[in-house]
Amino acid sequence: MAKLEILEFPDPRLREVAKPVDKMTDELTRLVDDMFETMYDAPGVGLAATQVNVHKRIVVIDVSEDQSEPLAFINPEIEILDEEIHQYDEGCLSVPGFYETVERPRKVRVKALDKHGEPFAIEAEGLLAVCIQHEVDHLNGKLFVDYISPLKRNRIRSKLEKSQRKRA
Ligand code: QAP
Ligand code: CO
Repeated sequence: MAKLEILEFPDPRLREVAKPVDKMTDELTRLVDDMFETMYDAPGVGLAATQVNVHKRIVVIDVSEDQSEPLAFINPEIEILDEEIHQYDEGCLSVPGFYETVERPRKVRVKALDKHGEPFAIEAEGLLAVCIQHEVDHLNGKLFVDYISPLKRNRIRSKLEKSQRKRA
């Protein structure tokens, strides 16, 4: 397994729209495993392939306390089950060190293929529902900072650009 490099805001590659996976291959199964390793190492609760510069519709999530509930979603499709909106303080491995409140539908159904290419569906509320919506946004080139004010977003951009310049 391998740890992958995570793109950081405002990298324009985070704005690419990911393409559907047409067939699970050994290579893509390996990518899923590497994405779990990268997420657990961070540590994080969710990671989209877009964040590791692979523009395919693949997401990994584990919102358990002890890394015991890995969920891989290939070609995920979200259906909103409840118009009620909840707020959550979101972060992102591509926006390290920053957290902002985002509003999203509280309950969703997700249909996807698992890591072996078998279809499954789950209903999600709470952190899992937030996380799935956040990760599917990544596949569409969208980031949680797109939901906050331009002033806050520009401040975050400046700070991250500065720390990226220091590291380069
Ligand atoms: C998305 O985000 C998410 O700033 C996953 O310095 C976030 O795993 C869904 C992380 C919140 C629901 C609620 C962020 C790690 C991890 C950081 C993450 C950081 C180190 C973020
Ligand atoms: Co994210």
